[in-house]
Amino acid sequence: MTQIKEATSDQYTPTKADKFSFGLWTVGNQGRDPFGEVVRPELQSTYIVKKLSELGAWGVNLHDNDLVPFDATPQKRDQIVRDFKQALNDYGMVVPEATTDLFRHPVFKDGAFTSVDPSVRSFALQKTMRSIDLGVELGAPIYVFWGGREGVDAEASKNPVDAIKRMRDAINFLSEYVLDNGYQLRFALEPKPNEPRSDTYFPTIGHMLAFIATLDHPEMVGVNPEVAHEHMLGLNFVHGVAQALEAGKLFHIDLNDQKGPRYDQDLRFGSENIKSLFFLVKLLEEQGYTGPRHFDAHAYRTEDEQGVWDFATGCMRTYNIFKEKARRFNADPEIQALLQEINSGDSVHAALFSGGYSKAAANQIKAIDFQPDMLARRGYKYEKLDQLTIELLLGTR
Ligand code: GLT
Ligand code: MN
Ligand code: MN
Repeated sequence: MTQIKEATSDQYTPTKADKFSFGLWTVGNQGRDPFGEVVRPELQSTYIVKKLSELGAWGVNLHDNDLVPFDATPQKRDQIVRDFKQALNDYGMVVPEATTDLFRHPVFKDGAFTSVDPSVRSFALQKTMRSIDLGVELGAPIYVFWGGREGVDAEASKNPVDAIKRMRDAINFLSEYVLDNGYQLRFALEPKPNEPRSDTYFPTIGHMLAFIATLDHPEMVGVNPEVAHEHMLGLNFVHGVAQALEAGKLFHIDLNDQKGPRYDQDLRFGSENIKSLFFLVKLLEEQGYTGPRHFDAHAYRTEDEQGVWDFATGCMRTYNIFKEKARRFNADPEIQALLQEINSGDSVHAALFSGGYSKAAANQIKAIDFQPDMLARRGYKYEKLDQLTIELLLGTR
């Protein structure tokens, strides 16, 4: 039996109060990729619960089939669920989020809710309702929908407008199912632009937010944005998350990292885009996001089991380090003085339309003799501000 090293104990050591969670599929990832087979043995779900708890995590998430095999008998299912609940209880862990595997089985090769085949679409609903029952049984308050196969390879195969309507019908149906059963469950839709399909419907946070507004129960539905998925498109993840937060729609978040626009890498949180992820943590902490901090990532394929726990510990520690850096950013007198200077200006002009539109305000603004050439001479001091940010992140202040 190899000795598993525990996290070192310092101010960044994760605790349950940090609300860190991992999917069974993340630390359980065995390193299979399109070019190579598994490199690590399977870990039992109950063992994952124990290990994550010891490392300081608070929650464990799952797809139905991460826990219960696709072809399990009802008896087998009940036994597995009983053992898992016992482990949650023994190690003080919760299930903050559950979801359905609608992508692994070949039946879903042309999609689930947006498949052209009505039998597949109905089967996807059946599988999801059963999986919702499982999630509720495990106490999950959030239910994620990642449409892994909801897309096309051959554009000619589907009318994209029909696909959008089919997706809406499915989410509406499932919202009613939740209400009908009196479940306390909210949905979080997870966008991704492509992979495994060459094009996936609803590719970004923005597409999802627009779609949610068209649902029968928009109040039940929010987003589950993932760092890597927006970075695959070269988008600013912090801005996307800010828009979701501002709309009251950030129900869950998938934290990981990614080396620019390419295939989905699901790297250890904060291992690549240090500045951007610092601002992400700063945003989440300052905007009062109270949901789970979920790491949807996995260890490098080079790692053995110890490497998996090093990876998990790394995700959580880096989050806490960014959190401390955000505190220092806000407490840094030079940075704060500069920010105050940058954000000040003519107080009369600042107040001009703070009360919203009125004819008087419109006429007042139209009558002002602005001096655009003079205003344009201003230097904004962002070089200085950004350098101070970099020095803070590099540990010199
Ligand atoms: C899969 C995907 C993730 C989703 C998971 C939830 S499954 O690993 O790559 O982004 O969040 O379905
Ligand atoms: Mn994800
Ligand atoms: Mn991903």
